[in-house]
Amino acid sequence: METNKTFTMIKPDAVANGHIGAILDKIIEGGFKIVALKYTALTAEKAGEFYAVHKERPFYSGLVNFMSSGPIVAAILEKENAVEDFRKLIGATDPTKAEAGTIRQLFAKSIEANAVHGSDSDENAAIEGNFFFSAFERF
Ligand code: RTP
Ligand code: MG
Repeated sequence: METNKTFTMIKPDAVANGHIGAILDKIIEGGFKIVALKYTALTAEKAGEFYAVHKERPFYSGLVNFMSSGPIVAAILEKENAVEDFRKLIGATDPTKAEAGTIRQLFAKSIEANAVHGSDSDENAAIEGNFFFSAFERF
């Protein structure tokens, strides 16, 4: 299991609000190397599959609708201790609770439209990276 990679998405709210460039800058300034990068969109079916772990949660259908509401940016990032360090860089799920200077504090609008995704374990980082990228799309 790799411990130096994580997976992220810039979510539809942040893309629609013109924050792709600023968020990528923050990621690079945070010491992460971009290994794979894609401007794409999730259908409701694909969003449901991606977030299947949250199927029983009350916010699941709202989350699936939101994540399929517009284009996203997907990326695989590399850094020592990537999963944990990236979750520090993005801040708490609820942007009102996110630390100053974190990506969610700066760019998120609500607990659902919270600008970015970050993998929560090395295992999920690998699964989520494979969901979006083939071997030919990683550098
Ligand atoms: P993510 O997976 O997107 O990086 O976010 P996270 O780990 O901080 O939060 P998680 O618990 O995995 O929830 C996944 C996403 O679901 C939405 N959510 N909405 N309405 C709500 O109470 C609620 N709670 C979570 C957010 O978009 C969250 O990022
Ligand atoms: Mg999560």
